Amino acid sequence: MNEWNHIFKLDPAKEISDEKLDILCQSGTDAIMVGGTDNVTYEGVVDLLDRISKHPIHRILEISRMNAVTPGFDDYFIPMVLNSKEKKWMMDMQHQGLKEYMDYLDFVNPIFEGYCILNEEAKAFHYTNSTMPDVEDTLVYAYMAEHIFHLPIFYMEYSGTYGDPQLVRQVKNTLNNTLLLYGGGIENSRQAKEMKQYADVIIVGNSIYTGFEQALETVQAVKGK
Ligand code: 1GP
Repeated sequence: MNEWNHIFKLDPAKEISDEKLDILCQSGTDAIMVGGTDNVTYEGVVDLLDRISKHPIHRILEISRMNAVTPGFDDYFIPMVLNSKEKKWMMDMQHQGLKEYMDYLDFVNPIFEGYCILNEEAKAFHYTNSTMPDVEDTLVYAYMAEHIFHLPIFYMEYSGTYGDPQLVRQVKNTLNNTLLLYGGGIENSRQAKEMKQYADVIIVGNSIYTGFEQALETVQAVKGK
């Protein structure tokens, strides 16, 4: 993952044609992540997994609901929402999930993400009863992710809106070992390049469904191949 630059995130609740999915898998992106907040079902996740598995691409399931946990992915990312007001989203859901899947942990390696949700309008922000952090709060969450929880990932989640590149820069300067993932509102090459200056990995999600061609160009924009 240290070598990665770009991930496409697919929402199992949204439709995508086989042709477009094949193009995404062959685009040169480093991984396809499957995840979403609303209407994520086991069937929807299995369908996407089957279709992306035709390609030699790294497959990640980001687990937001236990009922959609599906075997067969290469990695399982598990968010811990640092700015939720409820301990449930930081600790209890993860505890419950691990309890249920403890027997499988010899075969899969869950990767925990320190999530900081920075868009008050995002579904995930409301769903997890999060509180909006200011600059200082965000930098402290990043510090905590790395130095207290020793998490491999700090994820700045602006889902649905383009974030503040200067805050991403400040967070990057706070982190030494923890990887910085940025996701939110990236629709074109310019935005992809801007965020990639600071974030280790950028995540492109919604624009796959709203502006496919430009979303596709974000891969080459950050890989420079
Ligand atoms: C969502 O961070 C990802 O979880 C990507 O955000 O859908 O806004 O691209 P967008």
